Amino acid sequence: MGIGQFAYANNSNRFLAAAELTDQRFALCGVPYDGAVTHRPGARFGPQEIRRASLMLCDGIHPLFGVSPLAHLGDAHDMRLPNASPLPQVRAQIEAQAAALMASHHCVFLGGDHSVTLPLLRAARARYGQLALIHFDAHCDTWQDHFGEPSGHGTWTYEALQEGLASPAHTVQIGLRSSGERAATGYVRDQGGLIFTARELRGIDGAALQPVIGRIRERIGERPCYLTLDIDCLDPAFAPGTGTPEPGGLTSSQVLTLLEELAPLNLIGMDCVEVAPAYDHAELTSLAAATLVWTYLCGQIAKSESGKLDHAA
Ligand SMILES: [Mn+2]
Repeated sequence: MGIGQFAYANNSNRFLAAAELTDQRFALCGVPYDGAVTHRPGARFGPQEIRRASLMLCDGIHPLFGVSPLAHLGDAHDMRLPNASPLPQVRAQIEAQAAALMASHHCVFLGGDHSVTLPLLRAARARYGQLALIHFDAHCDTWQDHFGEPSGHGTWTYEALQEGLASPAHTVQIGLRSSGERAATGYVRDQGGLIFTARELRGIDGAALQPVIGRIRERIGERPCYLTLDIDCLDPAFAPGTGTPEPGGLTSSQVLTLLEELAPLNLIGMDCVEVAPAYDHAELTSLAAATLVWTYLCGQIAKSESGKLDHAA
């Protein structure tokens, strides 16, 4: 299949209008797959909409980190993926393509539904060893099946811990609030990890988030850490365009503060998933996703340029 020849592998626009990927340190790649959702589909169209929204950010310097990602970032376009093949086959393709990118780049992936994170973690585990994991989400994603299906977009965290991809004690979930049985919603805490529910974070922002940030930094330490951000961690007021929205979520300000302050960690890659443009309004969700990804990239680039982050405590 050639470039731009299929609707959900839109390969003509690029994140921040960055150059195509060659030997840049940072790579961005779309994973346009949404065959494992339990509710509204559409996240396969996330990558192209996040890229489109990112164009508003393409011409300037980040207000905190003082850098632009443009000279350091290449866009690897979207993975070519089937959308209706058995999930293990799709995941094998994602893992192989991700491993090839991770071999020479610090990678950011745009989903796609959250089932894509499992093969991304498999590729990252093979390269970096067992990972610490920061997981922003309204949902625990530690269910053990989906209505009779063994794996989907809400089981990958359970599977990742079972497989030893991430260390349970170094797994941190932020923003959880959906309904679910206690065995699932408390699973990570039961395994020794940290959970900060949306309820626990209500009304806590800015400097008041420092105790939370301190606990996360202390827990993760210097371990190689993968960050996965389900856009539904945000309240639907900030991100309505997603498959399984859950009212009562985090604000853009809270998530930006957390991303800024966690930038000093030994982050080895991230994904932003579950942007489903068909349910969006005024590009709120795709613009939020683009801004969060841009913030991550600027934090990592500022760190690589200076060896440290000035704002870091
Ligand atoms: Mn979710």
